[in-house]
Amino acid sequence: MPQPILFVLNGPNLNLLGVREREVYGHDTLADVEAACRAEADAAGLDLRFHQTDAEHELIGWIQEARTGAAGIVINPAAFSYAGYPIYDALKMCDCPIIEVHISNLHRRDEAWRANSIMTAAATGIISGLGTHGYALAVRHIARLRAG
Ligand code: CA2
Repeated sequence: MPQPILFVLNGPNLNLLGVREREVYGHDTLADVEAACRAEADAAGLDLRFHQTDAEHELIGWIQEARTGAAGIVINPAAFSYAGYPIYDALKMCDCPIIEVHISNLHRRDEAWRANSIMTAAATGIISGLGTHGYALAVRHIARLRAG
């Protein structure tokens, strides 16, 4: 039997994790995040698809792949969080749980606009401010939903 698919999706500039602005986003790289998510997914018998892109249409393509029958979506939309209405619409079409993850606490950032993610209204839940650990926690939560 094929394993249920879990998507972990990352928006623009997150390829620079661990390289730039470490005081805000920490020292882990995106490869470290993928390894942590894969460990959780493997333990739960989920087939992990981990992606990053700077292109909105590519993110939408992966969300549409997840639209029916996926185990879940963990998404850090990064700056698409504030104006990515096509991504919001794509998320709304999905029948799986969606966890929005932000590495930083959006409500403690100097720029007040960072707290106004339009994606949150399409998400099942949100993790913000737990550093890169938030991703693995989100994967674990989706695994737990499946376990019942
Ligand atoms: O805290 C988060 O995870 C963010 O989604 C990161 C986004 C930012 O636009 C959100 O407000 C909060 C992306 C930040 C810029 O990209 C960088 C990624 C890694 C290192 C430096 C910058």
